[in-house]
Amino acid sequence: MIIRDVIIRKLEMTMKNSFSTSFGTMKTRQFLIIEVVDEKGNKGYGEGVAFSIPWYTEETTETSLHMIRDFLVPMLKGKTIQHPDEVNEIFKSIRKNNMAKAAVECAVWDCWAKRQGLTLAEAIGGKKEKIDVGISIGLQADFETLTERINQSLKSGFKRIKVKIKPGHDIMLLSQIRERFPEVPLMADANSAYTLDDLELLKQLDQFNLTMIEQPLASDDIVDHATLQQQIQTPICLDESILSAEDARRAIQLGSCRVINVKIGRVGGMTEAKKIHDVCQRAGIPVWCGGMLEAGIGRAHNIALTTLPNFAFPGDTAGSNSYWERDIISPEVIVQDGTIMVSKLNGMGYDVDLSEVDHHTTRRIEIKL
Ligand code: OSB
Ligand code: MG
Repeated sequence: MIIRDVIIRKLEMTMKNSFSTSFGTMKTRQFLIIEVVDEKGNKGYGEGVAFSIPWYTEETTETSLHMIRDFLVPMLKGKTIQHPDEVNEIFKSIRKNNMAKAAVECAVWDCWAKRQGLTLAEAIGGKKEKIDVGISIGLQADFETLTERINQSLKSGFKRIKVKIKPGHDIMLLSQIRERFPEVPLMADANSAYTLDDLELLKQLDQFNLTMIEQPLASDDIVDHATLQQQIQTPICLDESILSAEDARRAIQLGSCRVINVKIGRVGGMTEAKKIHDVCQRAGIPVWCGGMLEAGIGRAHNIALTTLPNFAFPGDTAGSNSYWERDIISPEVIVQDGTIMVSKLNGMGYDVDLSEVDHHTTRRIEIKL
């Protein structure tokens, strides 16, 4: 397969609800759509999931666009790709910029799977026909609103509830949730809001029977997390700290976590996500698929990834209608009874609604290779 044409689109979409974490609040979502066309005219799509502000990782929509246009796409010129795993190798001389790499790599995966007549799930070796999903609920203005959101989510059938916590909105909040919802599968995500100075507070998490606590400490740490894991019963799940399969291996070896959240963008693509899955599987560490408030294309790739066997907890891949008035794929991603049926169509399994894409496009760059 030779990639002949790449179209980079920058989109801006308004979310149905603003989403708040310990690092900030998002209402409009900027992201990239990468379209690749091979020498036979097959098309593939990938989503660039960096935010417009560098508060989750150091990448932004604009740094991704720069990396993709000026470095990554030119590296594909003249390359014959036998298998999408090779893209990771082709990009190896560029450090980090994982979300930029993943956007291009996922487009190549989609294109290749279509060319081979495979679903993306089949192409990566996934076997599940349906996947379980939970929902991530952002910080809310007050407890009443949060209760309302949890109730709605449970009524929709989501398999577990994840809430965001931050200093000042933690122990009391969780204790109120537990009082109201004693049995619900519940976890909390701190997005790096604490340090070991908060050890006594973090120990109190054990009383809430959380499935796990996600990324309590610094985004680049695995040492303090290991110290913390020794002091608490609640399993630690790492998100921001794991950027590669090597990171996963080191964190497991140190005892920094008992679960890993895999995000395709954060780790630089589908191939690296698969590698993390495999490293964790061998070590007996379950993984689950995180989310980046994706539009339909990113969501489709997440669904395919989740079909791998060691994705053992429900992911954050809620349906299109949890985020958007109207998504950019057809059909939209539908969650029923907390599960998503994996599409049987080739590639990522959803059509891109190009008129809807055009409607949200603020920039379009075409590169002929
Ligand atoms: O840490 O998992 C996170 C959203 C934005 C940035 C980071 C995170 C999240 C979520 C929501 O938790 C996941 C989703 O619904 O896509
Ligand atoms: Mg997280």
